Amino acid sequence: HPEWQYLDLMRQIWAQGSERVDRTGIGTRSIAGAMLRFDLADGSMPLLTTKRVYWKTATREMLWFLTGETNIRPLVLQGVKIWNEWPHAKYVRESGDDIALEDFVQRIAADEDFAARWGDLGPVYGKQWVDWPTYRYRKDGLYEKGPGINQVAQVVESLRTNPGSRRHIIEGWNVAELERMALPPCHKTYQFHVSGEGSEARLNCLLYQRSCDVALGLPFNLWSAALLTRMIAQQVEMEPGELVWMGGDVHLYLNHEHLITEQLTREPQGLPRLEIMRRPASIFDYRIEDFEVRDYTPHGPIKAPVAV
Ligand code: UFP
Repeated sequence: HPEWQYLDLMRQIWAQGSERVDRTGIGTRSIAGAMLRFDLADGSMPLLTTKRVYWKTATREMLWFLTGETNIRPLVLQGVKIWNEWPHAKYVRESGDDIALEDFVQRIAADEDFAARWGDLGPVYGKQWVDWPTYRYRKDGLYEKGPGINQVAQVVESLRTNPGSRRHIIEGWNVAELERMALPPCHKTYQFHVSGEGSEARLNCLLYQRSCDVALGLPFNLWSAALLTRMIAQQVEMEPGELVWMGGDVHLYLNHEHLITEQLTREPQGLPRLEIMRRPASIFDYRIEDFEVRDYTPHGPIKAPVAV
């Protein structure tokens, strides 16, 4: 079962990772570098079964990335909570108002002006993916803003017109803008690779993730990368191939011990599949209703706090 790769990685880091204090102060056990491979043929998805993964939440996040949006409000209005901690922490820090997370989120939903002021994450994934900023120099030596670059649209186009290219890349790591991001991108580089030709063409995806919270982040990141691959494959009329995931600093947080020990007692069960119900006109026209997961009978969820 492909999920053993994940469980083996988790077990290895917990047993052998080097322990240290990290940015969040919680502490991690960490290893340098890891690789996982998943075959996406026949609808197969790297959706963990040893705990319930909320794939619809991750899917809503992916659709939000593709809109280029960086404000949490559209997610909040859909009940997606995954990005709330960051703007909340910033608001408490900068305003001095010690508002509870739930009340802050409530206010983001209710008050559009408040959301515009405090709900933005800075130029994170969505902005870089579909509107990477450019500058052009003027004759007088000053420079002005140029048109943004839509990397996603360009990759879809280059896969259609030049599938053998080795330059199908979507990059999130905009060095000049890192400081303004709530969180510098973790899943930072996506590269697409086409194996086979014509009707035999298969779309592979390689993801480089610089920093990986194996317990809470990775289950989402694997699903999302596979989802993006499936959507792009559908758009360029190729079969999905493999997802190759590569991690940089691959770690487990010390306060996730209960999750880790519980999950490592469990065994993978069943092979979930993703069905895409419709072929939208473009990569930017997918809706949450377009996705259905079959044969997903996971073990129960395991809750743990996210490190901010
Ligand atoms: N993290 C992930 N996946 C994500 C995401 C965050 O694993 O998609 F947004 C984790 C990795 C790390 C923390 O534990 O969030 C980011 O902290 P840092 O920027 O210090 O690496």
